[in-house]
Amino acid sequence: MTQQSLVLVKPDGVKRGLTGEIVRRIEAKGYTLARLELRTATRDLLAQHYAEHEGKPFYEPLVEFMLSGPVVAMVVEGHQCIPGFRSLAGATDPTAAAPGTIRGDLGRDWGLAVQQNLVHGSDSEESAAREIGIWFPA
Ligand code: DAT
Ligand code: MG
Repeated sequence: MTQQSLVLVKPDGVKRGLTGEIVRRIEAKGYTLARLELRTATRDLLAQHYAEHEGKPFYEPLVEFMLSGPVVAMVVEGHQCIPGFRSLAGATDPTAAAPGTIRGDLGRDWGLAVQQNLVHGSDSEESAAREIGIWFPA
């Protein structure tokens, strides 16, 4: 079943010059890009995007991190690409993420206020529809 997922290259990925490497892995898997744009997030946009995490201890550092530079926002399309991209991304915690995954190979978490795990990917069809509407309103 073809799905669309909202994928972000977070500010750490853009700053470290890893956008191309991340897009390469997405395309190599066979997914296509329906939208792709360099964007600067705002507090308001992130409050919507991360509404489920409001009040958690990592919420404020997470928002500050996401405001620390531009992000690359994408709509990725392909067969089962919502769980498929989560597999490519690997576990949230870069130390725990398996080698071969984006976060396992390239992510960092040591000495940082929040996990700098390079990418966001929608975690369900419901989240994907909600997040695509936030980042790419019709
Ligand atoms: P994911 O990005 O894998 O969907 P999430 O939605 O649970 O993970 O959390 C959103 C982001 O918040 C995550 O990418 C990094 C940060 N984060 C989550 N849990 C954290 C924790 N325990 N400590 C530090 N940062 C955390
Ligand atoms: Mg999440």
